[in-house]
Amino acid sequence: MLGKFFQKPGPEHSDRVPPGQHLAKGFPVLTYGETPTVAVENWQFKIWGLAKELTLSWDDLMAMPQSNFTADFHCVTTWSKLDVQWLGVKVTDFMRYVEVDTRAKHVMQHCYGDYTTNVSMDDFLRAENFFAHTLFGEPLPVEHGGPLRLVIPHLYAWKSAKWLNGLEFLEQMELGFWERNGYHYRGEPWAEERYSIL
Ligand SMILES: Nc1nc2c(c(=O)[nH]1)N[C@H]1C(S)=C(S)[C@@H](COP(=O)(O)O)O[C@H]1N2
Ligand SMILES: [Mo]
Repeated sequence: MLGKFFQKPGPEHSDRVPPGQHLAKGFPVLTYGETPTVAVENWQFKIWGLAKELTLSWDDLMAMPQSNFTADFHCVTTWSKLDVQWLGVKVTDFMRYVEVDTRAKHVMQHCYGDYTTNVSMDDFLRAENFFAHTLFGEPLPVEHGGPLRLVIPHLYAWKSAKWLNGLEFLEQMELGFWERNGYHYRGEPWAEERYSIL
């Protein structure tokens, strides 16, 4: 049965597939709960916590520098997908519009539908992270997080929130949805940081 959905990485890819992971066929969807639908006209993105409060519209986001990204995607349920192609805004470009307090050491991602996930500022501000609104040349499908999701390629994909609508900057680490339900506070796939050690 498993062979229908997973394949063993070929030798040319084996160095890109973390331990305990298999290559997915297609791009699986993994969502806990309902899939929220939000039209870009009504979409809002808020910044709060240890940062100057800010509300962005879809037009504000589109006016930011846009970049293409190719990134590998690793779900903790053991599937990986290599070379996913996205278009969006680099986190480092986005953050030029945000005034963050120097005390901020962690970020909580908030979403339409109330999913949350936490990352440290160091993991959040990595040069390869991005907010994505386009997947393989098409508007990001709602099941993959459209209109906007975050993608943090170096962590398991539960750290890449779909339907993202806010960032809360924090001094101390707080746990998001899966982190409160037994998953690791960081989730680095090469170290197999799958389950909570707290
Ligand atoms: N808002 C929200 N974001 C989410 C999730 C979710 O359930 N809700 N699931 C996470 C998990 S566990 C994974 S593996 C990826 C899956 O992204 P995909 O459905 O685009 O493959 O989204 C992550 N982001
Ligand atoms: Mo996942």
